[in-house]
Amino acid sequence: MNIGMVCFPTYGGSGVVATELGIALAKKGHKVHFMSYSQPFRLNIFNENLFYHEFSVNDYPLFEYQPYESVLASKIVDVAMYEQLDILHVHYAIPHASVAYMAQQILKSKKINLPYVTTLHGTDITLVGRDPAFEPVIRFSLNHSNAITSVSESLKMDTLKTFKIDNKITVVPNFINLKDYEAPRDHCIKSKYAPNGEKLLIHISNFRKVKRVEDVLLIFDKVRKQIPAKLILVGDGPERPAIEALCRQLNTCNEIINLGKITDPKEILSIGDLFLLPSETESFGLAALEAMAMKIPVISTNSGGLPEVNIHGKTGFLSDVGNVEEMSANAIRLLSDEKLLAEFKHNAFEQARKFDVNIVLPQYEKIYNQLMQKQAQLV
Ligand code: GMT
Repeated sequence: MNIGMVCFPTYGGSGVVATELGIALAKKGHKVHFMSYSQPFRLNIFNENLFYHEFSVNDYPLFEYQPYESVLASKIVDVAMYEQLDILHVHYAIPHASVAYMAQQILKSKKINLPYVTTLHGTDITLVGRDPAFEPVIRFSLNHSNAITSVSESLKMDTLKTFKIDNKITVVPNFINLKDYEAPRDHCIKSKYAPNGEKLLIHISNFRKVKRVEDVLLIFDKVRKQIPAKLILVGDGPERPAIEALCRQLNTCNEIINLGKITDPKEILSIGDLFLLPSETESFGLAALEAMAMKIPVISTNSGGLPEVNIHGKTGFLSDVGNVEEMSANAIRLLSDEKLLAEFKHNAFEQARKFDVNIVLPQYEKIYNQLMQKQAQLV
């Protein structure tokens, strides 16, 4: 199959899923054409079936807002025509679903049919998508998508509640390639971050408000008062100044290691003891799944799709949003009981197995195949 893949290239789960999906499809022999305004941050491997088509949106004094949608739609039309795309897969509904619809209509005028799949990732529905300013466009472009997937049952329900969608939504969860997590790691790096055998707590995100990174710091502060521990923060984003101010106030800056936007967090996850994800809302929580694949239990909130990933009392613990007391108590309970910690580590890995690429990839391929069969019937 010849598949066009559209995603945001920035540090975030939807770009990671799109990229890992493209890589996995390419390894299976499909040709995958990424289209973006800059290289998706995890698209850093060579494969003869992977292609990247960059476009740039020119600045012009007349534009207060650059016409990203028009340039992307033109790029899709161009790639679809000259690379003979069979399927277009767009990640993140805003604005990619409506761009896909526009490209599809332009191609139709040239007697080319290009079905598109829209994958809903979370904030495109739960946060940004809630803005009434987007409603008619989102609803229309979802209802005209040839297929819609959502990364969790919870997100599917949220979408159906927020928008009047007549279209079927298929849940295809986030995934990891377990094989990549099995490679031998250099555990010596643990002693660099935790020279006195401290426990290592890890948080990975794009430091947006929705991630409640301040709760990560508050939990860590309570934990370290009971158990020698360090906190590793991976990522960066708008909340960084607030987090720096809070660590100064709590006097914990020296115990916190900021690693910034690491492209591939596996190395650092391999030395972690506990993962913290106290998000306000999280449609799935790919970062938690990546931690679990590295045998790290998760302390998270119970919002959105997190209960579909992190199993309370088994792979970690779930609490209400903002319940820092309970999340800290659960973290301390786990970190102070080696037997319990080992059990949870094992359970976390077993749970991660259910989301291996070999299980999830065929679900996307099935959707693509169904769309291609439908197209064939139309001809
Ligand atoms: O929240 C992020 O880290 C970025 C965001 C995105 O769209 O790039 O992530 C969303 O999509 C991920 C992949 O499907 C999900 O695992 C995340 O849970 C989801 N984030 C939220 O819902 C807040």
